[in-house]
Amino acid sequence: MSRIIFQALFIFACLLPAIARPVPAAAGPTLETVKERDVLRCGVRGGLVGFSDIGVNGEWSGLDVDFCRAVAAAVLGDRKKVEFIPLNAAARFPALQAGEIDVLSRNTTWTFTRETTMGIEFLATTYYDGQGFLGRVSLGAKSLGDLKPGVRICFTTSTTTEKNLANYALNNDLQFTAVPFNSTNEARVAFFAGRCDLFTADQSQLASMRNTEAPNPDDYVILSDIISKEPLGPAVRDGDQQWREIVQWVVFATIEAEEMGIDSANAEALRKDASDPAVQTMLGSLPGIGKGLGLDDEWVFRVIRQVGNYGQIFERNVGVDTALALERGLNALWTNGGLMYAPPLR
Ligand SMILES: N[C@@H](CCC(=O)N[C@@H](CS)C(=O)NCC(=O)O)C(=O)O
Repeated sequence: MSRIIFQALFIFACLLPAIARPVPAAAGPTLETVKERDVLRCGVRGGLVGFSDIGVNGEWSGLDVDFCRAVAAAVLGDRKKVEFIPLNAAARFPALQAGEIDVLSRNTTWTFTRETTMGIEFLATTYYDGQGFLGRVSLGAKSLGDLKPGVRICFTTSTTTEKNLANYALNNDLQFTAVPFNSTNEARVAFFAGRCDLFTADQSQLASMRNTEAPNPDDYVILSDIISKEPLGPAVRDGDQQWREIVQWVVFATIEAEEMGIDSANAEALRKDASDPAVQTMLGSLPGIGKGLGLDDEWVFRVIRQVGNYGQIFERNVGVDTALALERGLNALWTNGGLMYAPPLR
């Protein structure tokens, strides 16, 4: 009996590696569709300099746009294989739920309610933001506390903005007059026309609006108050584990690359000459990084080579040398006191 048990265990031990070997993820529905179409359909905001906007050369640019391009580089081999679909705040989630887009990369906040009630899932934060207030310098206010009761505040509906403002007002006895609009275009026109005293939205959008849309930016100031957490990032439909992991790890790969000092300029050389097995695996000169996602081993190399690491994407689109002139702040790497932290790509 013990000999039979021993033989059975021995056979099982021999079979174990075959049983335990990770099964390459078969192309799930979304990856299959994107590959068949040979184009990634990406939902963006449009008209938001720094995040998603069409330049005079007809080229899309922005932080949200670059993460669309990074996904295209990873799964289709080419950053250019993206169709950008502009969506306003109200249309963004129905478009994702209906499968009109493969990924939503549109200054959208990750919240519990959205993730647990809308059949969508958020993956990784690409920009840690918070809700703030833009006003005229002539108001003489540095913060909300300096303003008189009844201050008129413009905002866009179908966003986190409205509820945050209501909660803040309740908790801080802020007496204000709400001036809601269904679209930011209308809200912006009303604000610059003086039909409200303040405009409230994510601070990154206020910087974009002040520095690229205000008649004279120096006449406007972003108040010191930040009344919410707005972790902005990509979202996908529920139910396609492989697609969620692909988009999530594309974001993490850009953060990990910055931490490892890999960028679009040195990725090629590092792929050839790096001695660190972690770098070799990340860039595909050692096998293994594609298997679990159903991708080849060069997906990270293409993302970094064609689009860049997180630091490059940030500085190119919203950093100090851009119209938005934003510091890294919370979006610095954890090693520099920020929140950008990627689980290890190993
Ligand atoms: N991050 C917030 C706000 C995002 C948002 O949609 N912001 C507005 C205000 S600037 C916007 O982009 N509006 C464009 C539009 O709907 O016209 C959210 O996810 O709800």
